[in-house]
Amino acid sequence: MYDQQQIHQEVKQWFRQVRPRILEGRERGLDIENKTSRLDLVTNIDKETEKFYRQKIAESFPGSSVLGEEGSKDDINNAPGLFWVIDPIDGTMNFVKQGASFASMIAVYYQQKPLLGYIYDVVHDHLYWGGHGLGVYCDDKQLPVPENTALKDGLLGVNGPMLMSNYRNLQEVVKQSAGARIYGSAGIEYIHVLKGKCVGYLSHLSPWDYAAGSILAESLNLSVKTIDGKTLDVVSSGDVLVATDKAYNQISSLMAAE
Ligand code: 2AM
Ligand code: CA
Ligand code: CA
Ligand code: CA
Repeated sequence: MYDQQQIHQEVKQWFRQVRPRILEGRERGLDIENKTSRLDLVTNIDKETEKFYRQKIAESFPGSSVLGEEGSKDDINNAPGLFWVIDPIDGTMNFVKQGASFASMIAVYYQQKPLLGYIYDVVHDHLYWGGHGLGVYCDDKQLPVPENTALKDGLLGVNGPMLMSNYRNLQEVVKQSAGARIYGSAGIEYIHVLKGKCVGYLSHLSPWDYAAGSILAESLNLSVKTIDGKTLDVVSSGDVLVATDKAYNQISSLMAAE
């Protein structure tokens, strides 16, 4: 068994080390490529940051399995020991266009069970971290469990294209909330929900987008599942909804398949 605190002492240093690489690397000028479309970008900094984490994992935790957005993709179901999920830059479009509102995320599992989650708000230099039995912290300060706010009383983070296409009645969901917000980074969206600043967040996400945030959300008793109530398996992409219990139930009913 691995000790959460022992892993944490190591991992938190990695975020301190990537910050100047990310910020100064952007200042020097980015190499930008399209992945699947002009809206889906990757930069040299995304690739270099993932490589940095992989080297650190291999040095400090040999024998680990790794699933990274910009590299090889191990399967959590074939991971005998530690399993790491890496999203080196989450919100690459924001990183490129604004140099703000992006995050760097790592999730850690041991024998398929969630151990630790990390969302690093690089620009503000705040590390959101925690895990089962630990609670959730912003740097050294513990976050309270968010109030169980109803949909009508809270802002809802959403995916822009899903809102525009009225995916599964999403526009009605937004009408019943206090308003929609589109931040463009799953990590930043999760932070708002963890802090009780948004009542929920809904988007179509891959494991590296949802793994870290979901570990943190579960540690704060938030609901985090697909909109059809399925557990996230860290293998599949899906329509992920993280929300207070009340908002989760209201949104999933409004979006129920007909
Ligand atoms: P990324 O920047 O790491 O790719 C808004 O685009 C949010 O959705 C970001 O967190 C982004 O993560 C994620 N996302 C997931 N799939 C995406 C896609 N195909 N194109 C752009 N962003 C995607
Ligand atoms: Ca991407
Ligand atoms: Ca992402
Ligand atoms: Ca990414």
